Amino acid sequence: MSRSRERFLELALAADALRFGEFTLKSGRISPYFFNAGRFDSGARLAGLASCYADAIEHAALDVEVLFGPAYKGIPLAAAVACELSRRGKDVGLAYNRKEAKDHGEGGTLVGASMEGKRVLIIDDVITAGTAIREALDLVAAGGGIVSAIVVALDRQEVLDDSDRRSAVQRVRDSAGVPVISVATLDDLLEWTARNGASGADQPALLAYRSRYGSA
Ligand code: OMP
Repeated sequence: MSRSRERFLELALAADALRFGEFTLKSGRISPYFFNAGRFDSGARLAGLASCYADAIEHAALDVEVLFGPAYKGIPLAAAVACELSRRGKDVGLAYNRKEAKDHGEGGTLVGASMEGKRVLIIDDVITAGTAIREALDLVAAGGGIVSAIVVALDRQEVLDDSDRRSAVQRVRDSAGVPVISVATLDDLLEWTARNGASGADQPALLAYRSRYGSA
């Protein structure tokens, strides 16, 4: 596992952004772990996370002009990553959406840099079934942007159902025709917990969850 992936898992566990127990997901699945990006709740934590995203973006050699962070959790993520990329010498635009359209002032749902005709990188927190990412793809298309890639902190590597063994990442890649990269995956987390342990992590439950819903 790369050092950047390890660093992300260390940061997420230290911030309690990765927790173990019993969690009901948006899909209705009961998961033995949960990633809550909202726990990156200080300047230092957010800066640490942004540097892990920036490493993944640089490693994939993505050529982008605008970062798009879908509301709500994608907004601080995209802002922090834009600052980190600029610190590393690459200045890119920043755009995000409002959940409710504004009918006064500048109006509309899109805020920040124009995406019209630009190569856009979508930045989000986690992918399970891919619903949130599909919504973000629609928002970028509505803003006239051309999605060149999607990056998430955690790929949970889950299938939709037994009829299609592709992970949500694979399905989004196939349908949108763009790369989907992640800072870390469930496989990385399992490798980490097997090697180092983590408070509250139930390894057999994690492995059982992966066998039931995982794409591997
Ligand atoms: P999909 O839209 O199914 O890909 O799920 C992604 C969304 O689920 C995230 O944007 C969160 O709202 C939520 N989520 C987490 O934040 N962390 C998790 O570990 C799992 C989920 C989830 O509900 O699947």
